[in-house]
Parts: sequence; C-alpha cells; structure tokens
Amino acid sequence: GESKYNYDLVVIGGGSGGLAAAKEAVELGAKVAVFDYVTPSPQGTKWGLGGTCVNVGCIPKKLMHQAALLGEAIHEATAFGWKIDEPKAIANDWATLTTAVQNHVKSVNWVTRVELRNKKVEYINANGYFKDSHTVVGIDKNGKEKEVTADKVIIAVGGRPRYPDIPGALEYGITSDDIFSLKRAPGKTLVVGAGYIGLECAGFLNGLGYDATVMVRSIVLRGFDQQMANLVAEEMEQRGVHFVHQAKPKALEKQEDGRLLVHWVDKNGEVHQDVYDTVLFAIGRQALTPQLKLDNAGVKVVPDSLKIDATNEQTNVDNIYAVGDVLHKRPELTPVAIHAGKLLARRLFGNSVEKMDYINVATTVFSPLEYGCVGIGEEQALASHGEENVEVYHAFYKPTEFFIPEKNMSHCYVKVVALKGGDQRILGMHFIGPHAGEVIQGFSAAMKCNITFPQLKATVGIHPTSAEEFTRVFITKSSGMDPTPQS
Ligand code: FAD
Ligand code: NA7
Repeated sequence: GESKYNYDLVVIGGGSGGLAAAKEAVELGAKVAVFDYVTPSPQGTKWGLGGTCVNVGCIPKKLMHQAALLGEAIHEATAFGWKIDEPKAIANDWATLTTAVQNHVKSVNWVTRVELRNKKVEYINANGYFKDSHTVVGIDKNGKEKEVTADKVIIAVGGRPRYPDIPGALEYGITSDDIFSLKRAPGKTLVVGAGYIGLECAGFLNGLGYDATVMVRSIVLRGFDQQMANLVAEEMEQRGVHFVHQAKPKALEKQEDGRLLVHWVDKNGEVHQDVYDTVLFAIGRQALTPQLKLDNAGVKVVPDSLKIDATNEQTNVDNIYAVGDVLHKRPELTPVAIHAGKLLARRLFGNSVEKMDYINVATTVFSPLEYGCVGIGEEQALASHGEENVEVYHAFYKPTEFFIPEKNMSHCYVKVVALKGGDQRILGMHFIGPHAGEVIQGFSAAMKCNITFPQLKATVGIHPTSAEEFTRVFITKSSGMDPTPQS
C-alpha cells in the first residue's frame, strides 16, 4: 500500500555496512535512500562514496602493504637468480605509488556509484542528522538542506581517527585519513599508537624505505594474543622499525625548515625531543554519532565510547537500527559491517529471522610479517576456561621459500588454543607468517563448524605451504618441549 513516508528505508552513511544494507533492501523491494558525506580531515583530505574501507582503510592499506612486500621480493629475487643491475639503487617513488593507489580507489568509487544507480538506491551526498525518529535532514557541501522521511532508518556512520589533545596535533599531525594520498613523500615518520592501524602503517612505511618509529603508550596490539603481538613487534624491530615504549607525545612544533619537532614524555616523566618529517596519529577511532542529533530521535549512545549499543542491530528506538563500526563492542571490520547490514535488511524486508553472529570472526594484521587469527587468544582462554582446562599447541616453522634468500624465520609461528577435556574443541587459531589472511580464512570456516583438535590433526596438509603447519602442530606448551624446528 501507499506509505506515509518518502522511503521505506533511509541509511545514514554510505560505507561498508550502510551500502550492504541498502543494496539488499532494494533487492527485497524496498524504496531506499543513502546519505553519504565526508567531512574533510583537519589536513583537508576528502574522498568519494564508499566509506572508510574503500577510501582510507582496508583497500589503500593493503595496496601499500603489497608495495612494501614487492620491495622485499625484489631483493629476494637476486638469490633466486634474477639479475638486477643495482639492487641497492632500488627505491620506491611515493608519487607513482599514491597515484596508482588513488586511481584504484577512484575506480571503486565510480563502480559503487554506478551500482547504486542501477539498483535504484537513491544516493544523497549530504551530511545527515535526525529531525525526529522518521525524519532525516541532509546538509550538502553548499549548506543546502534536504529533508526526507522514512519508515525505518539505519545508522551506519562509522568513525574517524582520534587526535590527542596536545598542542600542534591537529595542525601538524596526519592520520590514516591522509597518509594514502599524502602529496609529499612521508620521510622520517613517527607513528603514535600501537594498535593494528599504527603497526600496519609503520610496517609499510619502513618497507617502502622510510624511517619509521612507533610510539607505544602501554602495550602493542591491545586486544590480541600478547605472545603473538610481541612476535609481530619483534619482527618489525628486526626489519628496522624503531619502537619507543611507555611514551606519549606532549607537543608538536613546526621548525623553520618545515620539519616537526616532537616533544615526548617517557615513563619516568622525562621530556625528550626528536625531529620528524611526518607525525601520524593512530590512537583509535571516534564514532561519528555526535553530529547526528540523536536526541531528536531519542537514540541513546554509550557515554564513554559514544557508540550505539544495539542488540541484533536494533537501537532503543523501534524503527532505528545501526550497523558497522558505530556499534558498541563489536569488531570494527568491513566484512562484519557488510554481513550485519545484509542480514538486517533481510530481517526488515525479507521475512528472515537470521541474526548476525559476531563470535569467532577472523582477522589479520597486515604487518610486514602478517598475523592472522580466529577465536580467542591464550590469555583469554586461560581466563575464561581455567588453566587446567586449556591446552596450547605451538610451533615455530620454516617456510620453504625463506631458505634461499635467507629470510628471517624466527617469528614464523603457529598456535592452537584448545580445550583439554571433552572433544578438545578449538578456541583459537593464531598464525604469523606469509599470507596470514589467506591462511586463516579457511580455518575460520572450520571454527564456524566447531572444529576439534583431533579433527585438525586428521586434516591432511598441503605441501609445501605454511598453512599446513596447523595440521602438523603437536607440541603442547605444558610439556615444556622446545617448539623450534629440530631440522
Ligand atoms: P564506514 O566505512 O566508515 O562508512 C561510514 C560512512 O558514513 C563514511 O563514508 C562517512 O563519511 C559517512 N558518514 C558519517 N557520518 C555521516 C552523516 N552524518 N551523514 C552522511 N554520511 C555520514 N577492516 C577490515 O576488515 N580489514 C582491513 O584490512 C581493514 N583495514 C583498515 C585500515 C585502516 C587504516 C582503517 C581506518 C580501517 C580499516 N578497517 C579494516 C576497518 C574498516 O574500514 C571498517 O570496519 C569499515 O569501513 C566500517 O564500515 P562502516 O559501514 O561501519 O563505516
Ligand atoms: P586501537 O586498536 O584502539 O589502538 C589505539 C592505539 O593507540 C593503542 O595502542 C593505544 O594505546 C594508543 N593510544 C590511545 N590513545 C593514545 C594517546 N592519547 N596517546 C598515545 N597513544 C594512544 O586503534 P586503531 O586505530 O589501531 O584501530 C582502530 C579500531 O579498529 C580499533 O578500535 C579496533 O577495534 C579496530 P593503549 O593500548 O590504549 O595504551
């Protein structure tokens, strides 16, 4: 019948989660509009349709990681007989790299736009906010307002990088929003923050030939298995990334020569100075809820995180939903946002009852030597199940392709955390090595099927691969046996 609203669904935020929900909803016959708007970064960087992942996240990050891996491969190639005239003169050209990366990003923006047009999702390039629970107003770049009404609204606004509250941070610092399109080569770079984004950025910058330092406030990769986290950091350090531990920046100043003078405080409260060409903050992300005028719709946020606590993606307001990074205590990952968005649209418009399962989502840190994992870490397993009920299997291993170029293998490591009793169900799988994302993806399907340790042992490996190490692992930590390869 005739709806009293302009749309069946309005989505605020055209990123991974919002677009997935919008596209699924139109497939199911709904009339849908998507608001997407990018507020420029403090450095003035802006981008097109598609959200964080496509423009300033997963995609450009993976491309720069690949560029760094290729640099590594060029040097290995000589050991395999490739003749390279002057291996020492090999250098990456930042302008060529960023142009190639940005061209790819723009082509994805374009494809996304065409897809929305073909599917008849209305795209409104305006910054949306709530007037009431069924009315969303968008302000476009010229300040013009557009008001629409909708039966249902999905909030999918994601987040943006945070800045520390110190002098000079906003004026002189950059974030992941700026690095992938930076007009000049980054030069000597200080990365503040040791989450996965900080480590990945420092890793590819070092791999591209830039001096990179990570300033760690407390621990590396909070939230991840700490043994794995420390192996990742150790490998980075051996590749030339500098780490300053237990330290915080205090102020940034621009010198006359244009370089940045960073004042920082060590664990004893002593202040030091260092000069960098670039300071990149990767200290976490801020949900974009404050500008939504959520009070007008009655939607509540969690006071500290400013995120939305939404069981089954349903907010505290009947017709308003939320997906993606804006959700409180949910993994901030693109496939999570997409899957939740799709399932939500099917429940709203397709009579589905299938709910999003946020448990055991696999992820990979694209550090120079990658780290992939699914399930829980060792600390968490011991804490939730008790030391006496957990068995940890582990092994260092040697990838076949590492021998000839004499690559460092000392951090190639696999770990399987399992229950000791009963069916020995696996609780977590952890892998450091080449192509970790590719390795862990299949095992995450096995985890989804509740794989047990005997079933993993009954799996025949693929030789010679690094992934097969998971099928060979037999040394328990409790046995005290040496997990380093004996051959
Ligand atoms: P977003 O993709 O952030 O989309 C939200 C959109 O809404 C944006 O376009 C925003 O501008 C817009 N918006 C916000 N407010 C409004 C408003 N009021 N009106 C209109 N539009 C608005 N994830 C992975 O899975 N793998 C990775 O390798 C990975 N790497 C990453 C690397 C970096 C450097 C970063 C920053 C993130 C990375 N992520 C990765 C995380 C991933 O990008 C996010 O989890 C994902 O983009 C979240 O999707 P979303 O739909 O919640 O929000
Ligand atoms: P994370 O994973 O939240 O990591 C932020 C890092 O920055 C972490 O190492 C923090 O150290 C550090 N941090 C936070 N605030 C400061 C200040 N003020 N000064 C110095 N260092 C600081 O963020 P990412 O950007 O890597 O990832 C974004 C999200 O994607 C993340 O929330 C994940 O869930 C997925 P700490 O450990 O707190 O001492």
